[in-house]
Amino acid sequence: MSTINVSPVAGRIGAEISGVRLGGDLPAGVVSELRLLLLTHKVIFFRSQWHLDEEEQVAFARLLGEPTTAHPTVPALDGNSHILDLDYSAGQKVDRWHTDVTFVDRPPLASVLRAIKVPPAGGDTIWANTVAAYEHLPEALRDLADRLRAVHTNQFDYARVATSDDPERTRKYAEVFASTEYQTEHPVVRVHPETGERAILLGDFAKRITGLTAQTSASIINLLQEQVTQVENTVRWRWAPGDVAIWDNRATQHRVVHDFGDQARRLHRVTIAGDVPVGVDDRPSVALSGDATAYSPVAA
Ligand SMILES: O=C(O)CCC(=O)C(=O)O
Ligand SMILES: [Fe+2]
Repeated sequence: MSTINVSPVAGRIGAEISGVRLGGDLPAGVVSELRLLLLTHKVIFFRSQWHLDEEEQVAFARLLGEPTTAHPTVPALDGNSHILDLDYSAGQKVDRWHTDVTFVDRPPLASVLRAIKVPPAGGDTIWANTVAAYEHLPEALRDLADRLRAVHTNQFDYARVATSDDPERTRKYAEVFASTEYQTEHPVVRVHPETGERAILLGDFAKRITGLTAQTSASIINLLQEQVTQVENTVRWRWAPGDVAIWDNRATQHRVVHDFGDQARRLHRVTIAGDVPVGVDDRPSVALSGDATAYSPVAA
């Protein structure tokens, strides 16, 4: 018996869940129900989880898997090694479509993101369903994508940094972000370890398709990214403080909408350790540089 209510938000991705008070003490039955909803809807939203603090957010996240450290290179919030502090006044500007931390060989399984301070309007987050994106590709393009592999890296490009509103602050953040170089070759299509679905694995950290010239790589990455971010594959969430979003990082990309100028916007993220992706040919991802073992165990 369950009092959980599920309201899909968009046609292909996202559901708002009500009737659950998130925390470390949720009964196992509720946790399995939430896991299933996450696999089905790819991102699930909870309103008004005011009672959560950092410790309780981590305690809840633990029910979904092993938390990683905050980030491979970005320091954690003071006092809690699992919390990534997304404070946009600190020069953070992640306004590009991405799957989290794909520059390592074990990108996160999921993230639990909690809104602390958000502008009265603006600063929404958009998620895209990378399984739906794959499934809606014409067969010839699915076949092509199935056979490709791409190199992902955390090394930033100066052109992008230079166009931000506060280049100096953003440059400092980017320097920390890229302080240890990580590079991984992933399949462009990964087979989801729990659902068996095929999902496009690209996003902003994907720099190059293996075996192709830079120009051909860029064209193919753009073509597939356009498919991923087609509005039909997306859901947009208008945050209020106390909201929590959980996404399946193996089946989504996301990005913030940076339309709030220098208004305060702050969220705390806890990340759950993921497995090493495999392609449709069963070949796993391969780390080319950087050792991610201190950041994340490999999920069983
Ligand atoms: O601030 C946001 O809305 C999303 C930031 C982000 O990319 C993340 O939490 O992984
Ligand atoms: Fe992200």
